[in-house]
Amino acid sequence: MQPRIDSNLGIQGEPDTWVHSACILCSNGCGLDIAVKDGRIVGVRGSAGHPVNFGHLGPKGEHGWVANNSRRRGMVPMIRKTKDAPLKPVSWDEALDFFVEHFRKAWSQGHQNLACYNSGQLTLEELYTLGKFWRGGLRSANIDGNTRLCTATSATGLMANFGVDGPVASYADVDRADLLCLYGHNVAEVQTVLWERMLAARKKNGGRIMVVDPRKTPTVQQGADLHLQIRVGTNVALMNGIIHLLVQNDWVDRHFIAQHTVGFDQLESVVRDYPPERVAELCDIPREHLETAAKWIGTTPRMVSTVLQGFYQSVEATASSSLVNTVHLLTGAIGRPGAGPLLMAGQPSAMCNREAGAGGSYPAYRNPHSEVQMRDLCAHWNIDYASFRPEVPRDILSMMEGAERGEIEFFWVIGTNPLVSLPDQNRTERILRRTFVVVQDPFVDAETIACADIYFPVAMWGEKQGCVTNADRSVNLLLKAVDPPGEARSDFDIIAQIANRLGFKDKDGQPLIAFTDPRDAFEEWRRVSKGRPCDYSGMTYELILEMGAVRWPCNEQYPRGCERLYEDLKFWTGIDECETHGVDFLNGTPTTRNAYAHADPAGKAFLRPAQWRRPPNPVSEAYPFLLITGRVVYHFHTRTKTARSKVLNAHAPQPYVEINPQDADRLAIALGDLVELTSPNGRWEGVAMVVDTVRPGEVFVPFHYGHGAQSANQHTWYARDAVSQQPHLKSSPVAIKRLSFGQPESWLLERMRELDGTSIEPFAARMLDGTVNMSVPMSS
Ligand SMILES: Nc1nc2c(c(=O)[nH]1)N[C@H]1C(S)=C(S)[C@@H](COP(=O)(O)OP(=O)(O)OC[C@H]3O[C@@H](n4cnc5c(=O)[nH]c(N)nc54)[C@H](O)[C@@H]3O)O[C@H]1N2
Ligand SMILES: Nc1nc2c(c(=O)[nH]1)N[C@H]1C(S)=C(S)[C@@H](COP(=O)(O)OP(=O)(O)OC[C@H]3O[C@@H](n4cnc5c(=O)[nH]c(N)nc54)[C@H](O)[C@@H]3O)O[C@H]1N2
Ligand code: SF4
Ligand SMILES: [Mo]
Repeated sequence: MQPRIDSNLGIQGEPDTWVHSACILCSNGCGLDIAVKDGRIVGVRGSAGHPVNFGHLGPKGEHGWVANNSRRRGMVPMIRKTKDAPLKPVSWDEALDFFVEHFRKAWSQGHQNLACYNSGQLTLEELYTLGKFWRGGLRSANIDGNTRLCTATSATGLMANFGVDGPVASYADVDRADLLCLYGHNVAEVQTVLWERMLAARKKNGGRIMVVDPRKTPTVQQGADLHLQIRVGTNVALMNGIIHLLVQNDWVDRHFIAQHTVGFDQLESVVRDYPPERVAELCDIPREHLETAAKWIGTTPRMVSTVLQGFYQSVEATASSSLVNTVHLLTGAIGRPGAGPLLMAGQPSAMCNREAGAGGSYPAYRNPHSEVQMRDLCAHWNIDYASFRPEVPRDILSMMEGAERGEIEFFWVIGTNPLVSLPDQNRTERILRRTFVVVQDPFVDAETIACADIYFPVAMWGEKQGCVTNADRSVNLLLKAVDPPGEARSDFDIIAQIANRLGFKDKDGQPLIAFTDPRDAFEEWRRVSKGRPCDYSGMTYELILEMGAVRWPCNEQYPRGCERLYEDLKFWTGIDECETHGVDFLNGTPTTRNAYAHADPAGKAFLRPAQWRRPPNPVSEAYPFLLITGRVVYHFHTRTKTARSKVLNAHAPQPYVEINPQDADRLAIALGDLVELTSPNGRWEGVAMVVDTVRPGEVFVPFHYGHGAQSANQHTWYARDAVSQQPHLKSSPVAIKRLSFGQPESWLLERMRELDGTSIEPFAARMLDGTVNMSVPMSS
């Protein structure tokens, strides 16, 4: 990808200063500088020397910064004295006292009575501090991140094969690959700059791109050489079908398998049941597409695979994602330039949440079931192992179910908007309304604040300092460009202050959280992560500033970071190295330490078989369509940032549903009509887009839009993958009908043209340097 400096400045002339930072509106981690004038953020420009984006920015990267200057920024803390009282402004002291009083009251019933739900959008330093507070101070496992909805499966999928979390390949491998396989990843809309990099690589290498997605997405339209347009919920069947053909045609590396893996025989016996005719029927794709896919995969040594929500947000998430790693292990396409699986992250610091241990993991990928590792962690924290009692982390949905049963009274929500983003919105709202809720957010209009008893105004991106790790392990440093508005404080300060008000101490009676500055937390993290896979011991803020971003591990062996993992083909599967002892995909039971000791592969990777199973909540006569939810290029999540940009919002101002022309004809629904989706859980309304991007019987709604009848999460369920506990957000049964006739507005027509491939304006306009394939790909 050629360097190019994209910029967007809201002022005439030069700013006062440019401050080093990175975009945090997805996991790509594009380097940029923030323009500051008169103490305000006035624009951004891409960093040409940055190893991730070479100065390129996408639409959110260019326009997202306007959110900082919104009039809806929170300036002062607020509390609600009783459930039916309004939120009232108070001083920080009063708000923190109120917090501590309610925290202690709930705590007096046991630590399981409190829960923390945080985010893949905080900094590494904040997440590390929060994890230490909750696990080391409160000694509780009731802590999770919205990473659970996002990339929990990336972690469990990687652990299933390699023993620990940690994306294997990197963008440097994308540049060298001859085959890019995108599994449930609509990269053209969700990481536009990575898409540019992929297209540039395809052009340079004369390579190919294969996409597995039930929708004909812009990724398919703009760049797929092969589109496997499978039926929603058939990922495991497809992967087994591919592996069946790899084995049958001997497109596997038997020497590699024998030297570096365990489990081949069992895998082979399971995939025997997935001959191409059966798989073509289950997935509803032409058999030739499946055979072409297997042939390309089996005969292209330099292959990189990316995996995202089309695989992760389903009940078969871990199995299907792990099978992608398995394909790489079978063909030996791992640990060398241009080859490897890249189980993607989504949020800007989902990776940090997993690394630092503020969600479903312990710090630096430590295993709570390994006494050696837990003793080591206690030594770092200077706390007593005997009283530490590491517990298995609880996921957000089981905590919500706990709160529903009255077992959790206190919920601290930091940097996430669960009222909009959790499944089954009506159920979620009922639970949050009956619970004591603290919301820590930069904006006073984030929907979840409607359920809050305490609101803390916080500093956001550009107003604080800290690191974020992107999807390929590149660590960025975000510097503070301006002061936060009003009395807003950083999450870091709030977490550290509360820890000290609660009086958490180490075993020598010193404050457990003694940090006063994010850099203190970073320095401690360097020590805590040393020797683990995500080793930061050789990384400094200065090195990051010098290099733009540094990929972990960064230590004596890799003083300037590491391009790809497992070049030595030694995996972290030894019994006291691994992050988990694993779960059997076939029956869902966790492996005990004793059973693991028996089968310890001591450095070899696992090949784990999985059977395809019919998804839960299938369609019925009353609810005959499957609803797919996901993203559009212009908005980030619940729109608390992107809706404030006039430019971005103008392209996608309202919710809409994609419906196939065959279904629309049958139901007499036309483009622009107002339609209703109903399900056992709720009701949605929005305009219809009649377009063949979706298969007959499936509909698609973006999940970005708010609370109530706009929200796709009116219809989703608390169903989840048994291993990663990631919710099944990609298929829910619904009924659809027209409410009234309508005319399409111009944004809807423009969006439709983007989707049906007749226009790629405006978001991909810059890719038109011959790299975009505008011809229609092979597609079922
Ligand atoms: N513009 C924008 N970019 C973003 C974000 C955003 O909100 N907006 N969010 C960021 C975050 S946090 C994340 S996690 C990523 C998510 O990035 P993606 O995972 O790429 O985005 P989604 O639209 O959620 O889902 C991807 C695709 O999965 C497909 N899919 C649905 N069901 C199935 C299935 O059964 N099998 C297969 N193979 N595919 C299926 C959908 O049709 C969809 O096109 O994006 C990041 N980037
Ligand atoms: N149906 C359906 N639901 C989904 C998905 C889907 O595809 N379909 N995708 C899921 C995925 S992958 C994700 S990642 C989630 C995202 O869901 P959320 O995490 O709920 O989405 P955001 O809108 O990013 O919420 C972040 C909140 O943090 C606030 N914030 C921003 N910066 C800061 C900060 O520095 N500090 C603090 N304290 N707060 C800050 C924002 O204003 C916002 O309110 O949604 C999930 N939900
Ligand atoms: S690709 Fe992601 S990180 Fe890069 S500019 Fe776009 S939103 Fe920001
Ligand atoms: Mo995500």
